[in-house]
Amino acid sequence: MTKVRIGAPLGPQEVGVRALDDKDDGGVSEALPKYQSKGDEGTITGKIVFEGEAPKQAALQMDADAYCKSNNAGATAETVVVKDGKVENVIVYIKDGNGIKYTFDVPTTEATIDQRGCQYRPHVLSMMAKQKFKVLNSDDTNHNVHPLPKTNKEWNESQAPKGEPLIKDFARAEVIPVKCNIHPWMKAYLGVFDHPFHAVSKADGTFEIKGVPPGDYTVEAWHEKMPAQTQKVTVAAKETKSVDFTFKAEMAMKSAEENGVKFGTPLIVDMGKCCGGNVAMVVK
Ligand SMILES: [Cu+2]
Repeated sequence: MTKVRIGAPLGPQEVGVRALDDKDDGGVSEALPKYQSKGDEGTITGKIVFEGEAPKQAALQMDADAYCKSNNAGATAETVVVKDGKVENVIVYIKDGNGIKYTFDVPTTEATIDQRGCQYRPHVLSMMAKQKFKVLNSDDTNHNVHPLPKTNKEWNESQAPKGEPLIKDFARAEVIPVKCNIHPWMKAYLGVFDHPFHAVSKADGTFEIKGVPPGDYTVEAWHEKMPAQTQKVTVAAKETKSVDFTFKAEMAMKSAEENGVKFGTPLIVDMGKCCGGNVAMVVK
């Protein structure tokens, strides 16, 4: 079987020396070949299970903005969203593999997030580096969109009531928290990847990653509060491989810090030391 590997994260010292501007190519080596489909790709699918009693989510206090309060009565926090024992908003992605380096086409579709009822919808979104990131404001109130990246350029922009969409992109892979400078309860998380093998679990806890070249992988399930879970997965040609991840109630009782949840660089997938790039897949 062909082994496919996505390499180790960059060390902080490597990240630190990079210039952080919009024109930066994110360290992508032009020498890397573009992945060519052999028509034998498989699928990684599964569900995110919650074991134990699901925590009750706190009510959001939107008193600071009369519009928000009257248009989203009963809103609750989205930190740990569990329904029928399944967890929503978990980023599942290929973290590791082995081999030759490839780059992947960036989707031409936009990764879109909306502000509605003074909450980000969806709460968690995944996309590729350099894919268009579109921010809508369906609310009749002002928002100020403020991503907090570690290795991408930080920005914050106001958006008028039902204003024009913001169109942005991120040059590098990382998990980026997003806040609103006007409404402190508004939070979202963006999983930015240098490959297309990522998904976010839906309300029923399911996820699906398509187009996976046959190979051996480490797949990670990342949650904003509970510790990341990893599993080894082998995908044969044209196989649909099912893998489930389990988060436990005691994890949800601890803080993200206590659980060692990481943002930023952990999702950078560096293809090894040879090219200094962070956009590729390696196949041996
Ligand atoms: Cu806002």
